[in-house]
This record gives sequence, C-alpha cells and structure tokens, in this order.
Amino acid sequence: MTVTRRTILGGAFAFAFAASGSVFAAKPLVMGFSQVGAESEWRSANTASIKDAAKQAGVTLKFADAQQKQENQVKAIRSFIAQRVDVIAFSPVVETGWETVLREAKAARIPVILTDRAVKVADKSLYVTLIGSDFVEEGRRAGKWLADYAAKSNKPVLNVVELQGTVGSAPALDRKAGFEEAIKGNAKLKVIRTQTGEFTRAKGKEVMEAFLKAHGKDINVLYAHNDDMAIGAIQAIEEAGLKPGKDIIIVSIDGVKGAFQAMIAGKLNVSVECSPLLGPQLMQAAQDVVAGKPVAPRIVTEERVFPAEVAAKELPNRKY
Ligand code: GYE
Repeated sequence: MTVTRRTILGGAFAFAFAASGSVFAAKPLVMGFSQVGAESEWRSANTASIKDAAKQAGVTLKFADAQQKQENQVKAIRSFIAQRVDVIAFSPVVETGWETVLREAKAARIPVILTDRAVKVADKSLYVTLIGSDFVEEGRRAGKWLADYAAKSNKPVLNVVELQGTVGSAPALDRKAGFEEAIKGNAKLKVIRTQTGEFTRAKGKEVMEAFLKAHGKDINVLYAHNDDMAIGAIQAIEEAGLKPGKDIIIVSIDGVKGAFQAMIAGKLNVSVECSPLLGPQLMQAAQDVVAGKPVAPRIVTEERVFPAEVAAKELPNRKY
C-alpha cells in the first residue's frame, strides 16, 4: 500500500506526507508511562521489561516513577497530556479516583492503556485495555495450595496470618478475595490476623514482628500477597527463633528469583507466579491502538504455581 502510493503520488507528495508525520514518516511513537514505584523485585522486573520492550519496538518512552503515590501518577498523566504524547500507559497504584484525569486524557484524544493493575471506573471507554494478571485467580491458587496442605496436616486447625499488599490496590483486594474464596468453609484454616505490609520487605518484616509478638508459636501459616513481604517476614521469623517454611508454612505470590532462592533454602513453601514481563504486549497494544487496529479490552497473562519441590529445577529458567 505504502509503496503503491509512493509511486503514484511521487516525490513531492511523499515528502509532504512525511513532513506532516503521516504514512511515510518514521516518526517514533511516544508513550508516557506512569509506574507505581520500585517497591518490590516484581516491580523492578516490570520496569526493566517495559524499558527494554520500548527500545526493541522503537517507542520513545517517557517514564515516571510515582513512588507509590496516586497524586504523583495524576500529575504524571497530566504532564503527558500537556506534552501530547501518542499514548499514555500506567499501572494504577490504587483502584479508585481516576475518573477526572482519565476524562482529561479522553478529551485530549490520547488513548490510555492500563498495565498490571485495574481501575474502578463506570465508563469503560476511559481506557483501551488492561494487560496483566488475574489476581483473584492467584489468590485462589494460593488458597488451594494451602487447603491441600491442611488436608494432609495432622493439626486440627492451622492459624493463618495474612500480609496484604498496598491498601486499595487491585492485587491486594483481589488476592485477598481469591484466597478467602478458596478456603471458605474450611474448618482447618483460620485467618487470625490480616494487615497491610505495603508490598515491601521492610514493612513485611515489621508487621510480621508484630504478629509474632501477639501470637508467637500459635501462628502456623503466613499468606503474603507478594514474595518481598514473605522474604521480610522470613527474617522476622528467624529473629524470633522459629524456622520459616517449617514452624510457619509460607505461601506467597509473584515467583521472583528471591522466592526461588528462599524455597531452595527451605524457608518458603510455595510461590504463585505473577509475571511482570508485560513490556512486549504493552508495546504491541500501543502500536495497534495508534494504528487504529482493534485491541482486546482485557489481555490476561499466563501463569503457573511453583511449590518448593520444583524450585531448584526451575530457578535457571526464571527471567525475573
Ligand atoms: O505482586 C507486587 C508489586 O501489582 C502485581 O505489585 C503487582 C504487584 C506485585 O509490588 O510485588
């Protein structure tokens, strides 16, 4: 098509098209991306994936780190609108409070793509697609693994403590809901404490210390919404003189290298995979949207569950 047009229209026209940034132009697509922060190993791998994929695809990336603050994301999105980028992508730190800024992007006719986390907005036309995991399913997988473990345990009841992710974030809400669904009515599993550890190692450790102070050896299981909090909690458990992975069974989510190392060391029992490698799909979706091609409203990442027994064999294959 391009070639025929070029031949028919001739040099002068082709030049005009190129100058106006149309069919013949090699003008790179400009994407503004607002990242949640750098709170976890998962997030660092996600950032690397997006930066690499942009380079590969020849996309000019304007990257902003929001340091886990919604107000910073709103500011970043407004600045992308002011700069008239071709497409805006972001991973929303929390689910609610996005209507106003998304309407501003729509009014400016800049398409918005969500990656990783969802937003709660009544008007679905405010974004093109959400690329990322099914967090409810991840929570269910964690709960199912634990229900299987409980069925084999000779203890009558297992007391569970839960470290939640960032308050109001899609993965924290959904991983809690999916887990609850999977253990509902299970007389052997009792959640005795649940609190946020903000998806970080430091906070995971701190909250686990408080759990241990209050309940000590009565804690049988830790369910952490991500590996980093589990790794922080492992330190707290060891400092309390207990054996993580044995005295306290640990179930977490993400499947980052740190979790595989902890599983190999016998300190973590299972990690449910959540892939951060969303960059290539994001760049593809951005190019399609800008080219006016249809894009599915939801693109779900494929994932697995890794129990400790397979950790040593799988570690060399892990990319994050
Ligand atoms: O599990 C956690 C990160 O939104 C899926 O955010 C992501 C979560 C991930 O901080 O480690």
